[in-house]
Amino acid sequence: GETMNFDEYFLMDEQAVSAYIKYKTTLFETDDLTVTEIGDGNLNYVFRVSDGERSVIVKHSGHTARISDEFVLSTDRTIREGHLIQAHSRYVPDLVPDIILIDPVMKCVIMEDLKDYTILRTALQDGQLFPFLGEELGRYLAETLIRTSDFIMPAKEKKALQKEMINPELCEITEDLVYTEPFYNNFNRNELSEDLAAVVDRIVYQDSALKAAVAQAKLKFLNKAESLIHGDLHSGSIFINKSGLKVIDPEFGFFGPAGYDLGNIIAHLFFAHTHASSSGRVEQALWIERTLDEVLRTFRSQALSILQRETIDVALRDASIIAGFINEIEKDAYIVAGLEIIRRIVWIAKVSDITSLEDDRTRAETQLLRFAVFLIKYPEQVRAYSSLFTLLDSSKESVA
Ligand code: SR1
Ligand code: MG
Repeated sequence: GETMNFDEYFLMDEQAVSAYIKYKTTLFETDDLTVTEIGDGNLNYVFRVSDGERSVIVKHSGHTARISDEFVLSTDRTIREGHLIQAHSRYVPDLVPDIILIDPVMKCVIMEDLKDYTILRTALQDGQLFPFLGEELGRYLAETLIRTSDFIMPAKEKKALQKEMINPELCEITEDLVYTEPFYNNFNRNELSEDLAAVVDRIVYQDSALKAAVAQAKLKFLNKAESLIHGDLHSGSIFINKSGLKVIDPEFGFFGPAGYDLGNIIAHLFFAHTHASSSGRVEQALWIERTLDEVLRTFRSQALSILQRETIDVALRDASIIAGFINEIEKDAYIVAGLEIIRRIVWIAKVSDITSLEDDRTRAETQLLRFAVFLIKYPEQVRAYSSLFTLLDSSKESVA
């Protein structure tokens, strides 16, 4: 440990993290620390450091993504993530982890260890139900997205934060993986079974109207600097237990379209719902339907209440402008939900909710793809259905 130099960046392993914590902090009295790498994401390394009683997390980034050396990324992404968590914690301190230290030299963030929590995706696949999930997600979305929009955040403060949160490399990943590659046959990172390849060819690759709608959505992602978004709000980015939830891992965050985060929540609730239904868990599937309804209702009512009470700019403080703003976020979210469903089925970053299905997988994927295509092409028609799940149901037969 004594020979390591922590004044210059290098990619740390478990042994280095142990020495680093002792050098950099006074968190632990003992030298006898256990460090375990527990990350399961696509990009970074996550170390748990424990003295047997207390523990903290060290999130650390390398020059390339963990999933593949093809992605060369600045190690500053972890620093930005730490600052983004701090920015969101102004509005939802109870829904994000406590940050202990952000180290711009070693490119790591030391934060609270959420060891009493489980990743939401895992908990849902275990068949668990959380009565508060919809309301808490709705509150997270309303507080973070509305309070960082121009309605509430003073313009100069927003622009200063925008500068700090500019995130071209990780945005490029999203631009490629969500908005481009899944819609074209000629990218080698699309990965499909033979049966599904025929479906994708017919209802995705060959649909030029779909591609035009995706291009419009991509322009929005590139240009709509609306709110400080999380940028990757799937059920693997949420920790949960019986008493609450914590949103982690906003490294794809930047000032982008507010509907992006809501759309991701919608998409991953549909993956969870598909898993529950295919596993014969009717009660859990119905609870997921109610949960999505609660997310949308809570987001809408809390967004409206914040905007009505706290919009300062007289030019924006208008009932129809405020209602239009919320409606537009919802419409953008339906489109993003469609995009996220398609890319998680077509591209290599798949979700275990779907890959763990056996005989039922192609049927479920086909239904979800049809549903997703409808969301992208006809988001304004969603209102005609009593719920998004009714629309999913009608996607058994072709609605696209
Ligand atoms: C190269 S990373 C692939 C995906 O993993 C992350 O969690 C993001 O969702 C990204 O698109
Ligand atoms: Mg992630």
